[in-house]
Amino acid sequence: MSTPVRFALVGPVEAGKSTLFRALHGDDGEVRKTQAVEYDTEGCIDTPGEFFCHPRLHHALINSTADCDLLIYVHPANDMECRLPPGLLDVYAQRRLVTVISKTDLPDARPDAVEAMLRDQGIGGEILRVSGLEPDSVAALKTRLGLNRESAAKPRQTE
Ligand SMILES: Nc1nc2c(ncn2[C@@H]2O[C@H](COP(=O)(O)OP(=O)(O)OP(=O)(O)O)[C@@H](O)[C@H]2O)c(=O)[nH]1
Ligand SMILES: [Mg+2]
Repeated sequence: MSTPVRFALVGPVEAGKSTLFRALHGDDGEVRKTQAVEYDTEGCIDTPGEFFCHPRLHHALINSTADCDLLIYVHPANDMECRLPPGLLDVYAQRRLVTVISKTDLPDARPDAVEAMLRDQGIGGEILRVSGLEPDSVAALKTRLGLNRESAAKPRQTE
């Protein structure tokens, strides 16, 4: 029997990580600003945007996501600037790394332009798209990520 994929969401403040984390668990409840690393019952992780944005917290990002099988970099579809420090997410070479362009429902979303910008910045691998507010979009992403076994997991918060 295969074990569930342990994924981690990383990316800038307000990228929509927590909204997506909840949506991937079938929870459309209100999301508050992430103050600390959050885990679900199967070890999947939602990280605060500050871990990504502040170089002094990069060690926390690397340590807290060390045991993940799949790292998901979340970047908003209306944000034309990439602040991903080179090499930050490549620390564990064998791990699957996927970029997800989020908030594709926004009126000023430009997913094609954002994808081109991310490629220009040297981001390789898969680039997928999602609106965390649209259940069909989340379901399609879940399938692409191979996360369908995660549905039984529940978010929970720990330190
Ligand atoms: N339109 C739209 N708004 C979204 C989407 N995802 C998140 N938001 C909104 O964007 C804001 C930030 O969402 P969060 O999910 O808290 O973002 P985050 O990346 O977890 O932010 P931090 O915890 O600060 O790192 C909230 O007001 C959400 O309601 C989306 O797919 N579409
Ligand atoms: Mg959050």
